[in-house]
Amino acid sequence: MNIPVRAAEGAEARSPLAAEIGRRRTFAIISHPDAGKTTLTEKLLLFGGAIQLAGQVKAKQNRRTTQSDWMAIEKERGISVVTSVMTFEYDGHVFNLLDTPGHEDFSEDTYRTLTAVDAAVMVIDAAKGIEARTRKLFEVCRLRDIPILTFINKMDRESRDPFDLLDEIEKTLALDTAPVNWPVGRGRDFTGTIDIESGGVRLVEGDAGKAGTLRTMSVPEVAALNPNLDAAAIEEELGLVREACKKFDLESFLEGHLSPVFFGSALKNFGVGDLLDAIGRIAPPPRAQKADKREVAADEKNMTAFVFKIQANMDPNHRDRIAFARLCSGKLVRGMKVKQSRTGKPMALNAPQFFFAKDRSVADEAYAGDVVGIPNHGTLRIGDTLTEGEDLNFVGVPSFAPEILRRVRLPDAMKAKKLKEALQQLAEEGVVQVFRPHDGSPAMVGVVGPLQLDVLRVRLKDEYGLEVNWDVSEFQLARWIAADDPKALETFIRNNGSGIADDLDGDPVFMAKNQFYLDYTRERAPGIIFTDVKDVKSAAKKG
Ligand SMILES: Nc1nc2c(ncn2[C@@H]2O[C@H](COP(=O)(O)OP(=O)(O)OP(=O)(O)O)[C@@H](O)[C@H]2O)c(=O)[nH]1
Ligand SMILES: [Mg+2]
Repeated sequence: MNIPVRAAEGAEARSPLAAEIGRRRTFAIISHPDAGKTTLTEKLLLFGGAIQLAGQVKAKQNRRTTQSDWMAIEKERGISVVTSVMTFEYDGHVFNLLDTPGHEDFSEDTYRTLTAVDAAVMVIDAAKGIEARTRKLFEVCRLRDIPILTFINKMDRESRDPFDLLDEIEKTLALDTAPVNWPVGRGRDFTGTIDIESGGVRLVEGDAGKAGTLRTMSVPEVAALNPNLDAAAIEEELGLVREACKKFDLESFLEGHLSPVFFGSALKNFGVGDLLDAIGRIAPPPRAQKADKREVAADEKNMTAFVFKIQANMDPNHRDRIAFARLCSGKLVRGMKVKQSRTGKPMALNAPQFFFAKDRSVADEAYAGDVVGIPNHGTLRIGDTLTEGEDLNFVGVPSFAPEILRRVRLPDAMKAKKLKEALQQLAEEGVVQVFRPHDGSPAMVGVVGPLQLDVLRVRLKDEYGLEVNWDVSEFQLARWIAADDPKALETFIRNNGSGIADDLDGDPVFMAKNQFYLDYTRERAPGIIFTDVKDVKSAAKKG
């Protein structure tokens, strides 16, 4: 493998802070639902020594479930609903791994997670190739210039031709590919992989969970392991790969133009170690982050961070809320005082934590690139910036206009106050959006997809003891509204009374019965800007 070793020596010579930051790797695992992200995550943790025994997605009775699908609803359905954060150390690197949900109904969570990472692993199901969600997520990565490593998973099953798969990635994503290893045999005959550069071999039987030194075996020796393999055909294929495929190039990878491709099977724990090694070697250390006033470099002395995710009720025994913050620069020390930019108020970070899915440990110190959980009681919001005093706001955490609006019906009217609190908390967490109509009618919830409503219902019941129903609303669409001229906005709001609601931050939204009505209104309201994506971080600034 001609993947260069990243020199850490330079960093150490610069300063201890730069050395710590230089060894951080913060990455997300993304893909279409079911491609194997959570299974791969579990095996990466196993490989990194962070767990001793790997669990299964949708485990049968008495079997271990995975670390990252920890919520009851995730275990029941065998899908991921929220992003899980896992921090672990392996081979001199500190990895912050974020396992995202693939289902489009939970895409807001995934998009926000992508604002917090420096690289992504794109998992592709070898039988299916590029699927709709993969394409969409890839586009988000490209917008943010996030370099991507590709893991072609489920090679133990019947799969498509590897050349076809590479061709599809190149054509549909306009992304160059550089295979690092090449599969020998398909499906039941999948025998192992051959490293393109060195010719070293890894066998499915015997080398699962391994990385580093490869076996020295000739192609005929590998082919002899399975009667269905043909040495000449394998040689020919490898020749073609070496001639026709691009070579790995670090610069093009870091610029997001080329992706190294690994073939493997997460289920069989095969090819996973090589992937983790590669992330350590080639994935970039924490990148500079854009803020409203300037760009913040990771190795600046002062600590800065932004909140990209809130999770409430992780531990049913305490009603706690965890704000997940990505450190953008400097060093966090437990107990330090920071300023919350949105409110200008100071807060003490007395109990920052590293997360390991649901489990946690106290973070005495953390560095740029790390993701830490900050327990709080609702002070911190998605998009908030924390600094050591500088007046600064990171930009770019998105919120999307909902595709579905429902009115909340609460059979037990005595619990209205509790419902209001619960909705507020879950909206701050980003589970749903809540809109409070100006005309005083019951709150509306907005979601990107129907599964979010299921999750909301289950969580309201399990975590707050509230049984609710949804009423179809007369409104179908919601758009944030703004205007350069505050008077014009005021007039528009007054004239559209019952179609106006406030979101969580108090920003006004216009609700429309349908697209036609939205367009009609828009045409007649010059000067009013309607948007379907809100930048939560810059909204946070307005307070
Ligand atoms: N045969 C085979 N099955 C696999 C492999 N990796 C994952 N699976 C199975 O594929 C299914 C989906 O795996 P998950 O890891 O939950 O996929 P995911 O991408 O996390 O799914 P979401 O988070 O819901 O989007 C599970 O039944 C896994 O056991 C593999 O390498 N080979
Ligand atoms: Mg998953």
